[in-house]
Amino acid sequence: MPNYENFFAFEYWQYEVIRHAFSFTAAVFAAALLYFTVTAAEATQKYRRTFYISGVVMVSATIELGLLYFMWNSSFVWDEAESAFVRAEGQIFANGYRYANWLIDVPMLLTQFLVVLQFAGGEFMRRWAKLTVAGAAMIILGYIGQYYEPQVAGFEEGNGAPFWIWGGLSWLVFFYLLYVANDSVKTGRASLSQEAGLWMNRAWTLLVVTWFIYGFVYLVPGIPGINQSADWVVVRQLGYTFSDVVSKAVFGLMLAQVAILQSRSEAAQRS
Ligand code: RET
Repeated sequence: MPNYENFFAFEYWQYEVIRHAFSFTAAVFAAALLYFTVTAAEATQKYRRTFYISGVVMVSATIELGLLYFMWNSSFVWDEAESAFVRAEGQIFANGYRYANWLIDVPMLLTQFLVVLQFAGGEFMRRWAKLTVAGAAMIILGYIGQYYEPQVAGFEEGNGAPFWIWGGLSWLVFFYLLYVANDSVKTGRASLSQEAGLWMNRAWTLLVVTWFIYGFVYLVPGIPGINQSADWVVVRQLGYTFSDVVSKAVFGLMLAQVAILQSRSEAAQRS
């Protein structure tokens, strides 16, 4: 049950755009890693953890996108007769690497979120447990569902219902996660300075928008009319690319901004 990408022949540009998207994303994360490393000192010790967590996210994502790049390279070969990139014998492209990466990054991003919102002690642990368990469950459910892409898209015989069932359960858990995260923003924001709170709002908006995109992108193989189109494979991979860059790197930068502003405002209050 390989991902539905494997069932297409790609025009030269379609293949190249996807390949470039992978290399672009890996490069962004490697560069952002350097940035988070050198700017960590701008925040006080209390907030430095958000920079370290961004570093962890950047390393894991650079490796994942690098692997996707190489896998994409080896999974398709140019066919002169068809004037297209077609599946290479014995090779498979798998989005499963993304899910494996999310399993690391989603708990990390949610932890980072609670750190910057200044939760500590029991309050931190309670919220952290709910968010990480929900985050992991959401991804594992979606991971199971994506194995049924070829059936739901009609490329292989069989029942596509599990794609909707596992995916639907994942969506439900996602809404629960948003509910807990929203409550955490509302409560935690009160402890931030006005300026830091403004950046926190922006980070929260980015999180909601980009995380929804992941959910929508999952659905593409199940939508009749577009699920047989290689153009939509490009759209889907670009959707992942956009959400990856924004939800990991730009989100991390915004939280870093909250941390720096909050460090300054606390220092000003002390003096
Ligand atoms: C799945 C399955 C279908 C339903 C939903 C999904 C949501 C995925 C999300 C992923 C977020 C990933 C992030 C990675 C950062 O490194 C699992 C695709 C709702 C929200 C933020």
